[in-house]
Amino acid sequence: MSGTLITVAPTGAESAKADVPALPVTLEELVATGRECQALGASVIHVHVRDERALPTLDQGRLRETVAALRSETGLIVQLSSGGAVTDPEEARLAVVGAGPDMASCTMGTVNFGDDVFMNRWEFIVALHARMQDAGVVPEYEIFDLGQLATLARLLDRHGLPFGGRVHVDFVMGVPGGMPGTTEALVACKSALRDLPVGATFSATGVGRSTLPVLLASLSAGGHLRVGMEDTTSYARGRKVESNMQLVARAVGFARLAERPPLSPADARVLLGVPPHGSSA
Ligand code: KMH
Ligand code: ZN
Repeated sequence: MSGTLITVAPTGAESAKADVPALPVTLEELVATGRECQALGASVIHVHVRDERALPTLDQGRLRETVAALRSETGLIVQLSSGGAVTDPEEARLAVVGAGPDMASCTMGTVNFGDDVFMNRWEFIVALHARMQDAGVVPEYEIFDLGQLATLARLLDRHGLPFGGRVHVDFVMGVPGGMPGTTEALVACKSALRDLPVGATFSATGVGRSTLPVLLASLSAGGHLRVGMEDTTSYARGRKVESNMQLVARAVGFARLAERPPLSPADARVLLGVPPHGSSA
């Protein structure tokens, strides 16, 4: 498949609405963002939910309501974050899988995260992987550093393939504490995919200033793209992001220039091993 899978990560858990007013934090804002991003070419939405005060939450009710609304109002593949915020307890993060998403993120190791620590113990990783297998939820394996690909190879070797049978990873690059958002680091990660099952695919996300270099490197290396205000709130030097749509439109433009136009949600489902829209797993 030569097209580009485009994921939008519109909200995240780190930015405050007061600092970034364009951040979608209500269900209405999230659904409207999803619809518009799909119309532009996105096929997956990576979701962090906020509460009534616009703070990150893993409340089950809100997660379920969000999945249901995105399912009925858009054709996007709904991927819930199991990473949450750095303060979220493991039990709440595991419970995300039960909220009925198509996909969930699954991070392959502990990483320094700015001044914080994003904790992902081996036993937690195994439990999350197993819970997704049982629930029929397709994982996107989040890779913040090269060694986490070795952890993924070990996980698949010992605990089997994910639901859907496809292995898709997202290189999250440029986090202070993780790998840098450079072409060299991306090529090193791509090379390490040889230790994963044949046909494993990757997307890449450049945090902050590394957004553009990572986007260009991923496209040229045959990878897919994740963009959104979870990862950057700056569009260019001295210019704030106006909306998630602006970031998706730019990614789509580059993908078309590279003659790798955006995949439709239906084609993205095939690539990722996610059952067709409307079918139950
Ligand atoms: N918010 C970060 C601590 C994920 O969504 O799985 C974790 C994160 C990764 O964003
Ligand atoms: Zn996330």
